[in-house]
Amino acid sequence: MSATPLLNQTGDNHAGKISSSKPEAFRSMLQSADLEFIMEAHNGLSARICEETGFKGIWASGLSISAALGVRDSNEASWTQVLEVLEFMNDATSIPILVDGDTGHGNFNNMRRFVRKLEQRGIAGVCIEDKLFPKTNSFLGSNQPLADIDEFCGKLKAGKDSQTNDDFSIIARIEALISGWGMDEALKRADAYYNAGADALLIHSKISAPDEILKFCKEWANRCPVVIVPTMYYATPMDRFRAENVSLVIWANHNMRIAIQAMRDVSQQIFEEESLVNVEGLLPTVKDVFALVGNAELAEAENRYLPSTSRKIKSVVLAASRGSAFGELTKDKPKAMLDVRGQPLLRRLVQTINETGLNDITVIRGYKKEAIDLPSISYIDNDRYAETRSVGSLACATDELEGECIVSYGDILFRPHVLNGLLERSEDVVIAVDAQRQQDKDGKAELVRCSKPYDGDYFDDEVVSLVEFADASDDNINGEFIGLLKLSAIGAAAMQETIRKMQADGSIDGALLSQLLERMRSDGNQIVVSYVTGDWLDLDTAFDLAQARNVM
Ligand code: SPV
Ligand code: MG
Repeated sequence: MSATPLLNQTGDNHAGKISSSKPEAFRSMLQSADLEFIMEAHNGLSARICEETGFKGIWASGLSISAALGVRDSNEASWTQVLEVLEFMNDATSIPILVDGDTGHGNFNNMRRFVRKLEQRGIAGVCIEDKLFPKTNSFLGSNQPLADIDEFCGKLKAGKDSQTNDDFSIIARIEALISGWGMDEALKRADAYYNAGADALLIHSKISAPDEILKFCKEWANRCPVVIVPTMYYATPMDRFRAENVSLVIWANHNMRIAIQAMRDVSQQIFEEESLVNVEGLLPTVKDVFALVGNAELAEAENRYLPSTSRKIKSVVLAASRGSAFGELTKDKPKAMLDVRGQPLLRRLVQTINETGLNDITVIRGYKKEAIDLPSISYIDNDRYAETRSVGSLACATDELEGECIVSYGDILFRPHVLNGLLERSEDVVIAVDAQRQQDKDGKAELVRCSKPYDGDYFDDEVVSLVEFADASDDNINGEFIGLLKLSAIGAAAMQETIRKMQADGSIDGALLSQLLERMRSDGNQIVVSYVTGDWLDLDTAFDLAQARNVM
């Protein structure tokens, strides 16, 4: 399948560049020494399929467009309704369209306006037939009346005089053979129409043998390009027409006819079986449909033109550990999935992250990973969760640490302003530190000593940095790292580098975030502190869980 973009969806069809090349492309098909082929289409989708197949041009069939609209091929659809369809067809494709103009929708004056409107829609050419308005399809009945030769010549001249692009083609369709008026009449009309300025002649026949077409071609002797429609004499090998210098073959109605069959078949089967089970596999996928109508181009344009509604910041959430302290509660699920007031903890955490406008979230799963099944999240599995602590899990997502990121433990909950406070910071590595927690109640706190204690001063803009992760016995503790941090692109790269170093020296598996950050700090990275005062929870024990159940 070709992946030709929907060129005209960019609006170029009205800008002139592409539309002027379509008439040119069609004119050179008409004039080329090779026998060329164009395929019927009746709407944007079928036109797109013609192009995708490889056809160099499209026949906008009056019969097919009428049928697709559910009306008869008797000018029941108004010419402006047809024009609307043609616009969709032209917008959906980059190959030229030859329009079946029936009788020109009136007299010379209607023809002039029709030609101008077709050109404005980017159409490459039109074919008009020498019959009377309202037209009757050529395959209906016999001895249909024909237009007066002079009147029809005037219509052709009027069309040629009103086109603005020299390459726009007007083809005169001779109905003398199909209407039983005979070869002499056909040749007389051919001569008259050619002299009136027709760019090519379409000679039509409804007998199953090619004889009258071949005879016409011989007599006409290629004085101008000849177009044929072998709907009835389809068994004739194309080389017979090549030998007579036929210029263009129109496959006139076959996409419309097969669409009828395909729609009947699938409707019937679904009707009878009251099920899609046996049809689904037969159908193009919805993905195919999206591809066919150019969704990829739209996605690209959205990136270019729409203001970004979500920040392109990745979030990595570490949720691989069981949380053995919860005992039976974590027998079937990791602690991240423990229920906190009717919702799993992790869902609450993800919601908070989403609320701050971040939606690219990767969760590292490990213990009972199948129990973590929240939607719209990417997952990375740490199958060695039993031997690793949080940085061992984070190492599974090293490649995710790219561009701006946040990293969070999976067993904490915080109010959105805590994360927003981090997101506002531009430094490379910023950690959230709770100034109100300066003691290690359960032996798990990651306590810090900072360049400055929290003072709550609104006007104090001084950047506070981590001096070191400290021991509970340290006298100068300024707070507890809450397990949430933000990285700039540079910070993320530095963290990647440190993770790789720790992998190399074997210290990665047993490390907590505090040890990773401490290593980064000792390697010369500044770790900036963003103070918070409460508004968060860590769920390390059943006691914490009970507390969370009370406050949420
Ligand atoms: C059409 O496709 O509408 C035509 C070609 O006019 S034919 O039906 O063969 O007359
Ligand atoms: Mg027609």
